[in-house]
Amino acid sequence: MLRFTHPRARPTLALAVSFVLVSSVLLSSAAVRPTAAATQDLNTSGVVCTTSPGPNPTFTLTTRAGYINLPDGTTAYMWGFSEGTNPFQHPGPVLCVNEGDTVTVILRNSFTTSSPKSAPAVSLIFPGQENVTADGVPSQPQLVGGALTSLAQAAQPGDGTVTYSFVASKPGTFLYESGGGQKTSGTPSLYSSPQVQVRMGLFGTLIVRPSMGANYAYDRADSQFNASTEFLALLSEIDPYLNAAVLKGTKAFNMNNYHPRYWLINGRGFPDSIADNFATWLPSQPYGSLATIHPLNTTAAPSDPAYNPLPSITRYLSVGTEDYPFHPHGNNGKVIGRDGAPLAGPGGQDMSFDKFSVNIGPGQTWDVLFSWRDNEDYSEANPIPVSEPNLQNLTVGMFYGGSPYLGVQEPMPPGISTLNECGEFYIIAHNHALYQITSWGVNMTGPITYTRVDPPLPNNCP
Ligand SMILES: [Cu+2]
Repeated sequence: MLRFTHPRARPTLALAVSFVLVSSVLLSSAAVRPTAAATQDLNTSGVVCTTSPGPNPTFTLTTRAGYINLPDGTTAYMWGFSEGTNPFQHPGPVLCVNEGDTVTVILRNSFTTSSPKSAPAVSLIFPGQENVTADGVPSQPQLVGGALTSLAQAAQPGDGTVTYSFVASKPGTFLYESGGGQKTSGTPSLYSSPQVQVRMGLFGTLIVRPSMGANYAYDRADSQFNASTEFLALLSEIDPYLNAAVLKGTKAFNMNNYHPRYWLINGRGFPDSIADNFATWLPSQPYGSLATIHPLNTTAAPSDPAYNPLPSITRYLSVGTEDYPFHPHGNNGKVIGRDGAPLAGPGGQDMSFDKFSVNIGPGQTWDVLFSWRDNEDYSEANPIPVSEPNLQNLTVGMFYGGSPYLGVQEPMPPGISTLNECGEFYIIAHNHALYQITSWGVNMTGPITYTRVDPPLPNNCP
């Protein structure tokens, strides 16, 4: 049965008939307006943006419950946000909007009062955005009897909705995450808390692209990057005892005992982290983090395919409870932004700085430009000025191509196989709190990925 109970959703009969024909499913919850379709990129590496036509992009974030795969062969029960009617995914979609857009996010709480057992009310907060409204009034902390119940107006289980809106006035990298929520009929519980809801996976990334264009991080010429090499590193953690308690609906979990055993990058642990976006064996973890780039080249003619004058960018974010000192090996990055603000002086002076390890604190975001330069131009025609050790005397990794020269593959010693595809280099990038690169004790897993340097274009790399 169709009922139009929301004052804004009371169309004429003729309109109602066409709604029935076109989108009766959408109207099953009367308060939800049909939204402009949001679409997700399908690129196999790099940031996967979910976009909606501007200048008034509209997204529906629906709460879901599901499972993710972890590197030690176990799974974790999680909550998450999915766009529209999409199935559970972790982490939430990467929402990409443009500076000046009026962004609408409809939070739809598809949890029911019985499933999952601990189904909470959920709200959304947008750290770094100003003048956020919730159902047309200022979004603000909610109090019941003087006690804080959530950081914003909350959507009740059973398809309750709250429509948040704000003008994306500043470019940069931002989080969106749950602000918690108390059920109308309930009393505050473990599951009301944003601390628990965020730990359970109710978070995602918001990228605001500057007016200067999608290949800039900010409205500054020196924030330009190669648009085809834009990467995300959303860092998080899991205490499986909390997730198990939530799955069982146990309210006795004591957050004072919270202690993460898993740490993830874009919702995956190494080695899954370096698999392509949308890897088939990770159906609910769509986002990889392998950063494939080409050598920086500012001297070739612009018509030369090897010409590659712009750096790459990684947008780091943390939803964890502790510092994540993340660093790519091999080269410093250039930190150009923090928490959605360019590193600039009062007169616009360039305050960016080079850094080897970037320490991503809880709730922070960092924007870091990086590149790889073939400084000495070593090749078989310009060999390194020392004699190469005999390969049989070396221990080589599974990514080594048999040659120290970029773009060259040589036979590997008998019995040693390689995953190298075209003489590319792999440079590890990992969280340097070494206790965090485990999965409940399985060493060298977790928040680890690689920078993959492919030979200059054109190349025969897959
Ligand atoms: Cu290291």
